Amino acid sequence: MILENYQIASHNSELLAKHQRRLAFIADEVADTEAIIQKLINFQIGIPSWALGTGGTRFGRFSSGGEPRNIEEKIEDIGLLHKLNAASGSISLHIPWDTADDVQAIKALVAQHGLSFDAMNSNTFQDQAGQAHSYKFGSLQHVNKGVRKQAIEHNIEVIRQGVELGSKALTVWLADGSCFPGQLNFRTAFQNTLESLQEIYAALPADWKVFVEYKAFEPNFYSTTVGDWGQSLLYASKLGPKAYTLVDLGHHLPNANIEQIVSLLLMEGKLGGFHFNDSKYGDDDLTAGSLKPYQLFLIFNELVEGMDARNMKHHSDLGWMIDASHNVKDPLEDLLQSVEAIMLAYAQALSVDRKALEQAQEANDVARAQELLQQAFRTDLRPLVAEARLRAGAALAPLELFRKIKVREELIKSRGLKTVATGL
Ligand code: PSV
Ligand code: MN
Ligand code: MN
Repeated sequence: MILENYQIASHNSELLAKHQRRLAFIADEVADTEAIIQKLINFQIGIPSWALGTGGTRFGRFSSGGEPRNIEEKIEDIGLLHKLNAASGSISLHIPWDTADDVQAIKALVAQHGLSFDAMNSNTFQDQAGQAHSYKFGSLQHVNKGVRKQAIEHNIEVIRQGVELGSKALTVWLADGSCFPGQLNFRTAFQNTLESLQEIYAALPADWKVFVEYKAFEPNFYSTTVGDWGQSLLYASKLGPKAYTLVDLGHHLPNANIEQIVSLLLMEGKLGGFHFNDSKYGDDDLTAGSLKPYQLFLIFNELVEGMDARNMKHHSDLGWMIDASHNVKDPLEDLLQSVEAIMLAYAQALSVDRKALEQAQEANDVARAQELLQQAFRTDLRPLVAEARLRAGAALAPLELFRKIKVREELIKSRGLKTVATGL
């Protein structure tokens, strides 16, 4: 499905007058909106290849139809999102689901849509056809060296494919752990995993990073071998300067203070990137900002403060990605909403009066500190996000345009109603 420039232009012209009124109001209320808009224009969020179809749960899956059936169609879908919002500029592939037969053609297609390749993801949480060993009892942690070797080789193969495509990072998320006390020796599992990761690390090109993603539980329900940020940081520190911790917002125990984790990882120079989503109970993979928008803002508040303190470039020094799964919403609509929520939280964090906040902290003026943060959070900065899109040639209201031009209906027409996209 191709979205033409004239369709964006006519959509924008319909909304322009109202948008400009709202923008003028904000420019009056908030200091230096120009600087915020520029940062928003530069900011890009990676879209995972596995979030383009309907995820489902273990109880069932209800396809919305028109889902991408191969890597080419996944790239086309992300190209469409990027055309709508000018902020979804990269794709994160999961191997073996997304292994490209014709690498040059895939690279050309990605370039044609103005996209790039985000981190590559390995998969040692499922058994693949023809594989010698099973991952039932783990992969990089496994008691059997042969299983570990198979998982290491898979990760090295993912790096190889990523190098060919032009990616610069590998994300390792492991399902490894145990379901019952006594099932494994924690230290042996840790040591095996570390040694395996060391072999993978040794295969990284000089300009690559490896992100060690942690998760508290699921699919293992007693212990997870990379279960929290402490364990991930231990691995990343022992591995070396190319290894970082990856924070997935849904991978914490309830009520964890994620913004504090972010702040300290940044301080240590070990924060590698993000998987954005939202949750109420566990790894729910819901739309970013749909349940806890204040938490999302507080995380961005730490990011902006911590990155500025370390002179980091907001748009490129961390890996920013969505990791979501959609059961009841159109996956593409859901992704548009997630990107919008992330951009908004970023804009709000950029608008915090940092000097005043520092002074309030120095003076132990708790009420003032709280007021300053809530002032930024409660000011409606959506016109700034829309303005960034407008200047980048995208749509003022991406979701509205998506519906108006009947994207899903068109995709169902061309791809069919009973589609299955590879993914979680
Ligand atoms: C499983 O929890 C998971 O959602 C992790 O967050 C990974 O990042 C993703 O799957 C892809 O492997
Ligand atoms: Mn994740
Ligand atoms: Mn997850």
